[in-house]
Amino acid sequence: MIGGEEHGRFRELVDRHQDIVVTTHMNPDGDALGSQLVVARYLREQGKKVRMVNSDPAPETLRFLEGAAEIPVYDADVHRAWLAEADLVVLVDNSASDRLGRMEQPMLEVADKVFCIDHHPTRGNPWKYNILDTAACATAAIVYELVTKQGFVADDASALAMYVGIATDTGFFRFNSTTVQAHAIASRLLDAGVDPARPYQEIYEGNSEAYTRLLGHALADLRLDAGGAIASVRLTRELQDRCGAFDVDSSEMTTALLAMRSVRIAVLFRDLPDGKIKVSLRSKGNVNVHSLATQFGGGGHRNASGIVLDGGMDEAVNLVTGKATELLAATDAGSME
Ligand SMILES: [Mn+2]
Repeated sequence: MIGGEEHGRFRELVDRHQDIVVTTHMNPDGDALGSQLVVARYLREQGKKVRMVNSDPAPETLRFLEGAAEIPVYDADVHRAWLAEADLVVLVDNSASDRLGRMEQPMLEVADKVFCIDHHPTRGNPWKYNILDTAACATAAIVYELVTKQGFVADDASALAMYVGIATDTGFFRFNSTTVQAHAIASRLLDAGVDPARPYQEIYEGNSEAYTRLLGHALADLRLDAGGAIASVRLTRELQDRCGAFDVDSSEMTTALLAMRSVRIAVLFRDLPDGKIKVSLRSKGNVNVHSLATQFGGGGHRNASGIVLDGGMDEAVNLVTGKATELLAATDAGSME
């Protein structure tokens, strides 16, 4: 939980700066965009000059958030100057420079004026100012605490944006990250007028035919390891082509794997257009896939992490399922002590 020190730092940084850029991580999710939009709105209300720019566009499913579709995608010719001119750059929902995509280098160049607000575990980061709370269910919850303390009264769009941040990062209030804080803030946002059915519908009930066929083929080719405790599926380039599904968001497909009683780790392997392989890891209970992800330079949280690997699909599957099997053995050995 953040306290007086963090609130003071936030107030002081806002007071001291006028030209502010607000950004977040690559492939922005609900918490990233929700937090970013609210910070930007709050700062504008404070009379600041505020500009937003991201390394990737908002996904289709999150464009219902007011302002999300209009956030420009980083173009060095235009936006390097924004970063240079700004006297403060606020980075939300991320502290890892390698999660900034094409903005990594330009952000590192201005690290001495970056103000990071995040809830991910960090291994030390290069930013000058930080408000980090790994106990927070979402960055949007930290943002809620910060701006509310300063007297900000959320309008409809801001309340919805913070609700979406908290709801998506907690898997709509079912992951381990679903804390008292998550429900407490959500209840205040419902009081402020948020309709909880709408974001779920916008985000999870808008699948295309291509997505559904891709999921079906992937599930039909399910692989189980460790006596059924590890379930994995592969979205090969060939399968994505066959289903006409190259830019669908596959991040929720692991839900179907975790729904199996025996499964404790779910893994999704996906061929990316650049030839790399994206590996999404999800787990139940005390199985810490974050520790597995960090072995391969990835990151995330205890029950949800990701990696990007070079090399072939079969090699990636064998490598990651092998390490996942070791992780389960270590987890069970640890819990028996
Ligand atoms: Mn988050």
